[in-house]
Amino acid sequence: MRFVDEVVLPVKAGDGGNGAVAFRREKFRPKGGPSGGDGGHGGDVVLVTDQNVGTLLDLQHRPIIRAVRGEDGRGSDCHGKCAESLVIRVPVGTIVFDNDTNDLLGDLATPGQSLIAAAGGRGGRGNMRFATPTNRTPRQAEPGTAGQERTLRLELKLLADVGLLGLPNVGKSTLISRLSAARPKVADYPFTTLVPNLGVVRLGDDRSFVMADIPGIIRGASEGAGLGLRFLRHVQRSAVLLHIVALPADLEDTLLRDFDDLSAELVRFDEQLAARPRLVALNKADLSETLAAEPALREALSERGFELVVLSAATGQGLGALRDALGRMLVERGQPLHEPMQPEDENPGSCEQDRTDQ
Ligand SMILES: Nc1nc2c(ncn2[C@@H]2O[C@H](COP(=O)(O)OP(=O)(O)OP(=O)(O)O)[C@@H](O)[C@H]2O)c(=O)[nH]1
Ligand SMILES: [Mg+2]
Repeated sequence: MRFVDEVVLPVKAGDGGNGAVAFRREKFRPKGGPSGGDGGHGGDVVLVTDQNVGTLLDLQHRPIIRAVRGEDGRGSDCHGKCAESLVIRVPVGTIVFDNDTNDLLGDLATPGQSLIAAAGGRGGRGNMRFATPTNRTPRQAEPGTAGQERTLRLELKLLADVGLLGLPNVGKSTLISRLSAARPKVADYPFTTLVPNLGVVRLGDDRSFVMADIPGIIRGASEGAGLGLRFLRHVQRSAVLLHIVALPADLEDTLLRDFDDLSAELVRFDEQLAARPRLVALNKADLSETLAAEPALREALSERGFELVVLSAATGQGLGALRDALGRMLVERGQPLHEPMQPEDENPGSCEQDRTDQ
């Protein structure tokens, strides 16, 4: 399945139904009063988060999505029916903008959360409503108002407590597949990972946190090199970053330069993100050249204010300590450690027309 994290989506809520003009025609009551009912409200376009939806793929290249119109009012005091809301399921972590004004309409960060993205038109009042003591036979009724029409822009920002950062090939995907049930592809070439992956990391007891593996970032990414920086948005909400460095077996000590390159790209993308607590992990500690390079790296990083952990995602060495360190950092940040979230059942689509059927 392809991963899509931004779509532009035109939507149109349903128009309100028209109010009716009608009069009672009953035997022995030739001049029965007005009996035209109100039109029903048009359907809203509602976005609802669903944990089973992982990307915005299904919403790509869609023609305008329309909710149904409210029914017209009828004679004999009959109101038109309200139209049902049109519900669009989106991934948890979807941020909704009005694409024309760039206004933020909502940040849907919890499962089952809903947002009325376009409001249905109101039903018009029927002529029943216009009767007054001086005008007992009103001939006027209102038309329904138009449903809101909007072009939405949906942006998905995955929700992960810990975001993985690193150049291609340093072993990010190997690590997440070791620590969680996520199974991204692992291979010995750069840009194996082309889409973000989430994994739930258990801490031994019943606590856990979510980790995101994103495609590797290279020097010049802010100018579009490699896959650019767009995937960084998926770790933008992470409380803690885990920056992985590793030596390619055929190169000399480039660890610190690689670290600084990525840090610079991070600052270009979002200074606040660059300032987020970051643990640095030296991976591939099963290789002797890695161990040889460790002391100098540790010293240089501590000058920059970063702690270094050493591990091997391949052999599992150091992974327990890494998990504990990340758990501690999350707790220090006040980030609750949790069980995987359960979807909540919520019905966002009820029509709240105030009916005064007589
Ligand atoms: N020796 C050794 N090799 C490792 C270790 N961890 C990962 N590798 C290897 O490094 C290569 C790259 O691993 P990946 O997990 O695909 O790296 P990545 O960071 O996800 O790479 P991209 O998705 O391309 O950014 C693979 O050949 C892995 O088998 C390790 O601890 N020791
Ligand atoms: Mg990968």
